[in-house]
Amino acid sequence: MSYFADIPKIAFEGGQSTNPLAYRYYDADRLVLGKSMRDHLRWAVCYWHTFAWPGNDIFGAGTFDRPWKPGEPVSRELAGIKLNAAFEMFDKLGAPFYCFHDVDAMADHDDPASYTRELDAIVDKMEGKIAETGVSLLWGTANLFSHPRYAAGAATNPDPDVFAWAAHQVRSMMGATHRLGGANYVLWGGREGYDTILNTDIGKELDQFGRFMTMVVEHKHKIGFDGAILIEPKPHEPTKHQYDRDTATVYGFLKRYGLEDEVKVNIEANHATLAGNSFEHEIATANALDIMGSIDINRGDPQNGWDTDQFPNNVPDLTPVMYYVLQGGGFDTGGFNFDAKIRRQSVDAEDLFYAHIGGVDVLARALLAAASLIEAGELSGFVEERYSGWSDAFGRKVISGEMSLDQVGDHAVEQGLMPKPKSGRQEHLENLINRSQ
Ligand code: XLS
Ligand code: NI
Ligand code: NI
Repeated sequence: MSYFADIPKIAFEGGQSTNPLAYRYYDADRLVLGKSMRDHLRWAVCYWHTFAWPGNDIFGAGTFDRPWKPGEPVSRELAGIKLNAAFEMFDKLGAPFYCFHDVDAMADHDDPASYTRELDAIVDKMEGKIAETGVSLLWGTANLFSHPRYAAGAATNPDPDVFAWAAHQVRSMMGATHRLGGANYVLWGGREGYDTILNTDIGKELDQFGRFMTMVVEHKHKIGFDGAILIEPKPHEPTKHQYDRDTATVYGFLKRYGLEDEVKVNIEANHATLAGNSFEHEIATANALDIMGSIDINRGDPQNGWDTDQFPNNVPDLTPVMYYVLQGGGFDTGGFNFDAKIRRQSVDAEDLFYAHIGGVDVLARALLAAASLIEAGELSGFVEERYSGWSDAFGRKVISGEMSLDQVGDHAVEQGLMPKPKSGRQEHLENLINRSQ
């Protein structure tokens, strides 16, 4: 008996449907701006929140009663039951992609050799599941934060032996991702930072981190992996300070170590807001810096100052996000990974389905709204017009580097320039977002 036996394959039934186990907006083959919804969204189910998390929190034990027993020691048999359930769910949802960390899927291990053995064992089975279901791997990653060895960081650990363990996990998971046909490889540095600056040498840690990332990029080329390498920014949690605090900070790090053409970002909604940025700010910034890779889609809670990782449920909020994704040309190797978890009291199998169905429908609605904004061209037209002075002769001369500070200043004096403020039209532009709903 499968865990999801009572749940049917989820179909598109349209906006009038009241069936909670159906898509009302996500019509995978529907063309939007000449591309199917499936290809625009490239959405993924994440293994960790959905299959590996037992429903515990810092005050309470796990609440989910699943046949693969999340939170308990993982035998090869339990890992296999979990794998079957996961792919049954991906298939029933019609999910084009999934994502996983090594330890989400594999059986328990202790030393480096048993790590390799258990990872290989599950990857062998996963390869079969991919062939059977046609679901693809959006990205793989190694968990460099849960094990006690990583309490003081992975690549940024003061102990090089920990760095070596991290290297072993990452080269193994890069190999697995490559073998499984993954489109990207992600590194989230949850412990790459510090709890107190008093015991920390920031310069040393950044150099270690830079060296680690350089090795990752070299390894990618060595094994012929042609997917993208992505860093996932987050400002803090679990550590007080994480070096990858937001997209702009990651760009500075990449630039310093000469990696800006090799590594992109995986932007997460709730991480953007934790950093004091808006979600759309992060995407527009990544577009501007040419490092936009992929998205972990979720939402925070305005009353809670941590990463609550809830499923997205607000279309107007996501419309600007989708707009900047489209404006940047859409995803290349990236996609929308539901790095989101149901609440602890949502203990039933169908709760996992409601969460993903709702999340996918919200993405589909935001896509339709954003596509209408792109088609109307009013927003982009306004922005273009706003900067049009920079396309005139004087603006072009300044920006191309032909003029010095003195020459530009002289120009103001000679012409007696008295520029007047012009309306930024904020309220009107905000109205356009609402009108697109
Ligand atoms: C945690 C991160 C994590 C990454 C993958 O906050 O979002 O889930 O996406 O390691
Ligand atoms: Ni994430
Ligand atoms: Ni997160």
